[in-house]
Amino acid sequence: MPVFSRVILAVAVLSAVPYAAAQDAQPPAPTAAELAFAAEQARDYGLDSDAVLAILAKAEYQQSIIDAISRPAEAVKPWKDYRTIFISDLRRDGGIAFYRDNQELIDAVAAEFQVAPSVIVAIIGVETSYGKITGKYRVLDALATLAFHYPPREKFFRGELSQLLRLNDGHLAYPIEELRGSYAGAMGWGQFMPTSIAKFARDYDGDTRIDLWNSRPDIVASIASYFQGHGWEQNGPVAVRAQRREDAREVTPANSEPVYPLEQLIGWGYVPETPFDPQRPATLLKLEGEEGTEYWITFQNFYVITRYNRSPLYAMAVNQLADQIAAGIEGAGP
Ligand SMILES: [Ca+2]
Repeated sequence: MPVFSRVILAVAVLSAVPYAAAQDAQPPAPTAAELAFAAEQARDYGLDSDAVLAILAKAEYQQSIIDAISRPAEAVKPWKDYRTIFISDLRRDGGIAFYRDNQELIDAVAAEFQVAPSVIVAIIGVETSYGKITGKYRVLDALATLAFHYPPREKFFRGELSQLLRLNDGHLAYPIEELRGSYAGAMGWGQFMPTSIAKFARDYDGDTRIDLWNSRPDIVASIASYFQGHGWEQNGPVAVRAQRREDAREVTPANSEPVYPLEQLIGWGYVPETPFDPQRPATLLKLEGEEGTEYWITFQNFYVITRYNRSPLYAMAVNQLADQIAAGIEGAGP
């Protein structure tokens, strides 16, 4: 912190900005919200409330995190524009290379967790460009800033902060104050939040520590575990293009949950380009493509991808990138 800011900092401390950074200053007294949070962690999870406060005192408020999360949402891009962000020759080739470099691992994990290898690879590609962009914010700063200074989502982020503290039991490869991630606290090559780490992350290289930054076995197995845990159907379809009959009725599902038997969608006028079991649960998705409206019938596995990120555009990007990677691997022969 530049020297000229010391005076401003002193004033800021007096006006109760909670996370001061001056190295020679005492940490500021905890706020009422922090005291209440620490007491809750003690009551609900048996943590030492003084230890919780000591960790919170290391967190620094980051205005850039508040700015990032409160940026007005961009208008949702149409699929034809969204697609070009994630589907490119570079990302496809990066995925094929990543798969080839780690083929034995990825195939073993895919078989054990019963998840498509190309989808595991595509997630890593879409989330972090195969580990190139995993986030520069200190996770402790991100979660504390959002937990105590962003009322619209404080409940969610206090839950994630609480879970982060409870990961601090020796099973993570790094001390929590050293973890880096996105402005929202998502970590590693698969961008896991603390609650996802707690539920799904795996130590797959057997060193007893979970390392979602530098252990490819841990990274790949954790993503596969996430998909398995959300109900991935191995070898099941993800999505298929549909033709809309002239007399089709309007169908506007609220989300990607496959709540209609396929035959019902066909009865309403949406016919898949390749046949599937008419009883298979499905739903309908409309996308604005390069050549006008595209109709897609999506299945359980598409819904599972939306458990990673609820946008159907995200799920379609992962699906199409996975298909391209799979085709590239198969096309090149063994
Ligand atoms: Ca490990």
